Amino acid sequence: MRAGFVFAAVFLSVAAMSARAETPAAPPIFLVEDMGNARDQYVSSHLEPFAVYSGADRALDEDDIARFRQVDAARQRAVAAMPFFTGDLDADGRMTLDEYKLANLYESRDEAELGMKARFANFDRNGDGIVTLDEALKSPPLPRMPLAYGLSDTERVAALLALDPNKDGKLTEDEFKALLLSAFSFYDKNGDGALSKAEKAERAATVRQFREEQEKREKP
Ligand SMILES: [Ca+2]
Ligand SMILES: [Ca+2]
Ligand SMILES: [Ca+2]
Ligand SMILES: [Ca+2]
Repeated sequence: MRAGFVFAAVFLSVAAMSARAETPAAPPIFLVEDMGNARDQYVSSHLEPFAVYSGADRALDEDDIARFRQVDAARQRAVAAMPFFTGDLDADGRMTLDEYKLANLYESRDEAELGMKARFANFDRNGDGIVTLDEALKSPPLPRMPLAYGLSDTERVAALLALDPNKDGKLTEDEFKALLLSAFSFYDKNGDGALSKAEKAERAATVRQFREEQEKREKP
């Protein structure tokens, strides 16, 4: 009886030691950014938006992502329509080059460098000197800021679902919380729930390395 107990205790502590000795996989970069220094704050700052985008059942699935994509697509249409609505000064449903120039007099220098005429021509798909809403919506998007960590909001949420540990098509709040805790503990080596200076430095180095690799990929 006692021998059995000792054996079980030794077995359990060996199992625990080997689990600790195992090198945990580095968490995906989008869980490392904005990690801050405090575990509780890190977890709650991710769980709050999760409660919104995972829907009433508090579990993320493909339906939630489809809804997310729909919202994203609508926002992109709104962005594409924006130059038309801000440029059609007399609101007659037709934007001329003169209207466009006037509407964009005060824009930033960066945008001005792209060339007002060239940009107008980009909107004027049939080249008749008039831009309609339909043409604005069909125009190739203007260059925009590169995405942080190369992922749009929708892609981030989709990437989260891909992390589902039991692969049942749903990432529950508990599963997500466990992912967050393991991401934090990857850097919190002494497990005190806070990142020390050295632990912070390791996290910062990971982020820096990712950014450098990303820059290399973008500028070959
Ligand atoms: Ca007009
Ligand atoms: Ca036209
Ligand atoms: Ca799951
Ligand atoms: Ca720590």
